[in-house]
Amino acid sequence: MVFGRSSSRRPVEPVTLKILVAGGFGVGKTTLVGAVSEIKPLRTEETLSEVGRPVDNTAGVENKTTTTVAMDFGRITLRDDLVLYLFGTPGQDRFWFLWDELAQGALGAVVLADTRRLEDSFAAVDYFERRGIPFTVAVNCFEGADRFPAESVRGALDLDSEVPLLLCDARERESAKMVLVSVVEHALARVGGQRPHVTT
Ligand SMILES: Nc1nc2c(ncn2[C@@H]2O[C@H](COP(=O)(O)OP(=O)(O)OP(=O)(O)O)[C@@H](O)[C@H]2O)c(=O)[nH]1
Ligand SMILES: [Mg+2]
Repeated sequence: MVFGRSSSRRPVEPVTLKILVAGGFGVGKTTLVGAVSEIKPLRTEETLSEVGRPVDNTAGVENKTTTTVAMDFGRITLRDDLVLYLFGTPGQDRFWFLWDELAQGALGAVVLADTRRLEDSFAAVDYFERRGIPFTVAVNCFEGADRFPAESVRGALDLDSEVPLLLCDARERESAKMVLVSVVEHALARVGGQRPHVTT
């Protein structure tokens, strides 16, 4: 009698990749991780205080009552053999010291942007450019925010032509998933020399 399963039937261990979800304060990082994660996302939210009002610029996201103080964590299976671990960064400048820790081992990153406060994304774009970490820019289209053509946003952020730029709704799972697929394809192309197709 033969016990155990033949090796040909053994399920393939998925490749796991680490992706950062970054960007300025209140652009929707925690929202995006929560929208796509298939596990209950780990969050480290603290209430925005009156004392912080002068430094916490909530213009455009006036209903925002909390902010990430360490990180968000989530997971999404893009394909049976491809799992992403998502790490959302804190958005406020005073937590920048955490970014180096979070960025270790990351394959790539999403830089979320809000066209009402595009300048808040400059630091994240700079951060990944300097470290050579591939990234996709995703404009989170808040209602009431002016819509600009992708090329104008690309110009304003002074992005290289190879950096993917998408419009998204961070609250929508499919939209957020497309952003993640873009990061993975872009990052793997940088590693492998050609653009792979990550079908889901
Ligand atoms: N209308 C609209 N609201 C959004 C969208 N994405 C996020 N929000 C709201 O905007 C606010 C900011 O979202 P968060 O996900 O907390 O932003 P964050 O980037 O994680 O913020 P920090 O961690 O504080 O930097 C929340 O009140 C969300 O409900 C969006 O696409 N459209
Ligand atoms: Mg957050």
